Amino acid sequence: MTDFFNAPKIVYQGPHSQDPLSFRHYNANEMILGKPMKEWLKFSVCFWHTLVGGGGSDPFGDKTLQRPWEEEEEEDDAALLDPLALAKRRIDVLFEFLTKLGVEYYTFHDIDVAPTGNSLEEFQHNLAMIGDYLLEKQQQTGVQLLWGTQNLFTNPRYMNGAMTNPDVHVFCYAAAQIQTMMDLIHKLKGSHHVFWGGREGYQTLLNTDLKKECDHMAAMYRMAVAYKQKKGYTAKFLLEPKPREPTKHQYDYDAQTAMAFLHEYGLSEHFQLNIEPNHTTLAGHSSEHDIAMASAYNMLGSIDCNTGDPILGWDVDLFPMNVQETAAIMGVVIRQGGLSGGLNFDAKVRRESVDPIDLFYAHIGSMDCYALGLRKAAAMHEQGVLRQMLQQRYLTWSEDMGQKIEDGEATLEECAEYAKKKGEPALISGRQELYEVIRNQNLYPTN
Ligand code: XLS
Ligand code: NI
Ligand code: NI
Repeated sequence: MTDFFNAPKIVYQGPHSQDPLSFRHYNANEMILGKPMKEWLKFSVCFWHTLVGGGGSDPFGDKTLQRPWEEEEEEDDAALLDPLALAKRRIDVLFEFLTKLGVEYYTFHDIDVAPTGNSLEEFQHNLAMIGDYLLEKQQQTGVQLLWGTQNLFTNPRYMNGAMTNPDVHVFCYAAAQIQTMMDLIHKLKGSHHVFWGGREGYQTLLNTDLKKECDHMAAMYRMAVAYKQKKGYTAKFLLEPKPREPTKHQYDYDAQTAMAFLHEYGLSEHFQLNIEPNHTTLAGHSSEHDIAMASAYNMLGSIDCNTGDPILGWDVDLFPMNVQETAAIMGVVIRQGGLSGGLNFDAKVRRESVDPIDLFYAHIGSMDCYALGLRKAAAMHEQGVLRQMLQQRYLTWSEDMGQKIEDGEATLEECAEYAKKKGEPALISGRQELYEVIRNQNLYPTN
């Protein structure tokens, strides 16, 4: 194994550990609500932010991050000038990182892992070779592919969108990338395939036929479903909503919009959602909103666990470090009994965190933050006080009239009659502050 990180194997040392290269809360095999922690928390490291990415560059500044594996070693010059050799080296680094961290899943875009070459054929050829290499690494380490996806937004050909491009030629190019990724994910036994609508949206209505574009996007998904069925592939499809960035109006705005889209085009049964909290906050919701919304409709498949910044209004992809937030998210996951996907760190270290070891601090910190969130959410779940209060709040719906309405057997006239008979409704407190106090007692028991 390579040794690019000056880090040991990270182990659980308990909540009082002072060692930043240890877990304080994440104890992989400890049982929580009948399942080992690592099953509740199927963490995954993403290739793009962690291994390639912009190197810390932003619109105002060049790369800052020091990544020794990207540099040419004198005695190794020839090997590193070859883009395929560099691609393999990055994979080696990823697997070193995963193994030391004890994370069992990873995710990637096609262009993250293989050189794009000078043509589609060359790219496909490179991907096939890299696929063999990834498979070998998976077999050596037991690491699995959580999901793969195709990058349909970086190359200039996609500047006007991919599936929603006004030019059918570009659409077909995107189709080729999707098909190639479906084959590769199958070969790597990946459990999911993500579709994030990179530039599927628009900047101005003046040059946009939005109905046509949404129809085309649905046509692509239908073809992907047909290809999947024809080949007998099993990776589950996930749609990842985002309200804006890079385009002004992204079509998959948020969970509700994406679910309505899937429903409208008859695709609901073939997809679930991959929810990214930073996208949710960009949409103007609190970070757990889309997770709760998707879960409520049995559409929560996986989570891109990052977080936003309350001051910077952009997809800043911070590592989650807030226990109140992770407890809220894990509360939803507990209520639905787990995730078919996992918790993928679609997150990046700040450009000022220049050392490779910062990648460890970031991932360990967020894994611990999710583990603590899981512990807190499990305790609240077992205590059941908040659940009882919630049930109590909706109690009138289990009485005759409520039941009749829920069963779809009531008429508007009957409701009006009921209101007349009952007179003016009493004001019933929502008790928000009490709910918050009880949550805080659970989150911060010594306060
Ligand atoms: C970008 C998205 C992207 C997807 C995968 O904002 O989060 O990283 O997760 O294409
Ligand atoms: Ni994402
Ligand atoms: Ni994102």
